[in-house]
Amino acid sequence: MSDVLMSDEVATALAQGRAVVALESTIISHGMPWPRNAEVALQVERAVRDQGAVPATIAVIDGRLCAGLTPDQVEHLAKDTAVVKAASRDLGACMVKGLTAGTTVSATMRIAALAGIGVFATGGIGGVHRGDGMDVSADLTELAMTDVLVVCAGVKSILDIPRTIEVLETLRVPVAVLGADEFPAFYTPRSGVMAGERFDDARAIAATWAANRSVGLGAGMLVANPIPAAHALDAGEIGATIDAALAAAEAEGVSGKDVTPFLLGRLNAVTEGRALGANIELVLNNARLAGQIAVAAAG
Ligand code: PSU
Ligand code: MN
Repeated sequence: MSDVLMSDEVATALAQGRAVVALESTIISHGMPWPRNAEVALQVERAVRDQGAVPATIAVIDGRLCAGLTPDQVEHLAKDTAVVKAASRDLGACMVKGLTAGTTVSATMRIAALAGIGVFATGGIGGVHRGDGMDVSADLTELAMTDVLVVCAGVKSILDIPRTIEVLETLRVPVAVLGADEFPAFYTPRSGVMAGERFDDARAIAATWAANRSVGLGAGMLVANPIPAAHALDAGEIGATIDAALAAAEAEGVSGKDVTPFLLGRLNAVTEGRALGANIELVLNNARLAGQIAVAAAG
């Protein structure tokens, strides 16, 4: 198995069995605009620390798989437009070509698993895209195969939420929702889809994760953490904005790994930053919950 280059802090925490939370970097390189992306990346690390866990931001730097980045490395990922977006299948090519990449949920899970990090916080996972184009994020495939718990705010309504839920069921990925019976929709706390097992605290989620492992699923676990109401966007407005962004993507022929960054960029522009503001708040909220779960799992 490939080695992961870890910061001293992350390596020490893992060796001592302390709580560590993996953080992804596509959100930095392709999900948010400069310079907010760099600020947010560091804020998210702080949110993990505030819960008593050690953050391990994951990326590929010059072809090396890294867990735990310096502020300079974070800034480089945030700023340099030559940074690529890597899903798990892209890691080998990035290593051989010496590329620098922001890692998606699938690639971050893969590297976290190699490093021995079990808990990971992101904003939203990829999923089944709308329409009949068979665009299904590799995040779902990786969740089926890699034993890492992923905290997210649900899947964005740029996706097909009911189909994404169905695929997670087929892949037998356990889904937990914090404090609600309904699966959240990223910018809004409710999607109208009743899915996932409700839990009301981090300790119960950590216990369920351990129980899932005990039955030998070999899968990950998805924890959906609804955006706090105070930071949520209006469901009607965001719905119309998403419809317009999807139409623009189709008109401009955007495809493959460019689809998600294109849609996010559109939403942020059209809402004059309100979508970005909500995105930031939910990522921080997820980092806090992941920190609590990691602490509960380590204790
Ligand atoms: N959702 C967001 N922001 C993001 C992403 C998802 O709100 O930046 C990123 C994540 O890294 C996720 C990836 O893993 O998009 C999914 O990309 P794709 O749809 O190409 O699989
Ligand atoms: Mn895709």
